[in-house]
Amino acid sequence: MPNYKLTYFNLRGRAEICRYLFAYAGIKYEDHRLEGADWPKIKPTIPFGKVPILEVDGVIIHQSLAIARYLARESGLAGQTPVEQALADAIVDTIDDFMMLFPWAEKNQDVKEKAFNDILTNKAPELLKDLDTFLGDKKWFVGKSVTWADFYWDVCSTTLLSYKADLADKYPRLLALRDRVEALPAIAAWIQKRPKTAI
Ligand code: GSH
Repeated sequence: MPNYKLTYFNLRGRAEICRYLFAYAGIKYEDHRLEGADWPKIKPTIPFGKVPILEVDGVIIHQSLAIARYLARESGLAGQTPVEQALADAIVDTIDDFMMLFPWAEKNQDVKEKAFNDILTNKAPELLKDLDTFLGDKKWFVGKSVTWADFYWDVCSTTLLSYKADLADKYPRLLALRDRVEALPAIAAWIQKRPKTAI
């Protein structure tokens, strides 16, 4: 088993999908959480200057979704066939496109709050409707077993619901999918023990 070190801030953020995958696969790793104050010193030492990064026996992989896709493949959660893999990727990218609409780093709190409210009120319904249609009455987004797309929905919707608790009330099937992911024993244990952070 390679030696894994995941570096990010003390947030769920863009590293949490990787932490879910490590937890589910039962793979040991170092969950290295940077102090914000140390970041300016560390940033220039990191290829491409952004986190998360994953070190695999010293080889540095950047981009959260590249890291997560690698971990999903390693743990059998990428999809069972090439088509399932493409569909799981597509769901992840669809959710990620939406998450990237938010001005996460905006310093002006009024501007930030307005933008968040606008996206959650006016843009989220379309995404949720499409995800609900795609899921239909299936147990998981893709194929017959859980994939990293289901994990990504849980991770991202946890953050979205923290901003707007009734966001998905019209979509009980999407909420039930969250419940199924969070009931997986390894995921339930991770959620229980992870550091509690706002996002
Ligand atoms: N698309 C990249 C990914 O998914 O890994 C985005 C990485 C990114 O923007 N990371 C932020 C960061 O490193 C934290 S979420 N911010 C500090 C900086 O840019 O100096």
